[in-house]
Amino acid sequence: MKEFDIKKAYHLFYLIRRSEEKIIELYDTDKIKSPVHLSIGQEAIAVGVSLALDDNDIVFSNYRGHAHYLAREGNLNQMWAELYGKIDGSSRGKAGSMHLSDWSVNFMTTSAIVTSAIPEAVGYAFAQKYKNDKGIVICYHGDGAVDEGVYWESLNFASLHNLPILFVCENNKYAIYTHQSKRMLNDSISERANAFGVKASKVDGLTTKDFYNAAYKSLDEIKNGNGPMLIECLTTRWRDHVGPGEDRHIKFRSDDELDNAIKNDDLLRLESMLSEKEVKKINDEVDNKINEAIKYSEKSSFPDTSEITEEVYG
Ligand SMILES: Cc1ncc(C[n+]2csc(CCOP(=O)(O)OP(=O)(O)O)c2C)c(N)n1
Ligand SMILES: [Mg+2]
Repeated sequence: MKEFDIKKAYHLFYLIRRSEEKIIELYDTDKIKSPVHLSIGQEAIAVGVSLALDDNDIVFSNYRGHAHYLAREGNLNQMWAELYGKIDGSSRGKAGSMHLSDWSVNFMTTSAIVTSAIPEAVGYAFAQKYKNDKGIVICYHGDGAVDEGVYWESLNFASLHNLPILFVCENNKYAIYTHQSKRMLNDSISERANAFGVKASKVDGLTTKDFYNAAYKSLDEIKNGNGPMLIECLTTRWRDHVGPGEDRHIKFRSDDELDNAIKNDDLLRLESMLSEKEVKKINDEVDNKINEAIKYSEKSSFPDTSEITEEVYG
């Protein structure tokens, strides 16, 4: 097993956290042209899973995808220009925060439509197997995605054909403001996946290293031909479902639930494992890269209205 790289984990985690904090800072200026779904509080999953991946593995995600994109080392300038709606964005500014992609790092797509990337990811895994290609497909999704029928059809197909796919369920317990207990009788997603023949485990350690270990072990099994797997990662979303704000005033969850998660911030845990000098070096490097990406996006132009329907599919 390749060793968990603390420095790289901290670097990616800090990059994601600071990028989203910058989004919060800038959102009121209206320079960011699309809705944003922040991953703050959930970053450990994306970082842990991404560190366990090989270059040829292929990632699909959803609208809460900044962390997945950045942990996969998607192009930072292009992500920011995409948020700004500019032509130097990953999709010439027409896709926005909810539809990021960077094929140069096998980050295929994210989608605003809940569950829609799941059959696509399964189809890709089917093609991988058919062509005898090596990469494993990673499919991130939320706990709300499993409320849709197509989710279970996809799992059924994946297990029937023994496909090379790892489902990563980011279980933050809520679909918007509705708790799992109000949506499903059996709230163990991993238990239900097992019933479909997808070998699944629950990871509630909350640390990047726990998610890394779980992903690494599952990927190893998949590489050995042991079929699709799922890790159900328990986590907490710190900010509102959508937008840059907080959501305590809505009172759909207790302050304690949120405060306990915030107290357990794995970014601070990773930071404490490095020297002050190492942390400063990484922070400065990341802060500069983000400032450069923002300058790059400011300088870029909006697409011409004549291309508004080009390369847009519905
Ligand atoms: C097909 C579809 N139905 C409903 C919505 C509205 N919607 C957007 S996000 C969301 C909740 C999804 O929750 P979950 O999968 O747990 O992801 P999280 O937002 O918690 O990361 C819903 C119902 C949508 N975008 N697409
Ligand atoms: Mg959720």
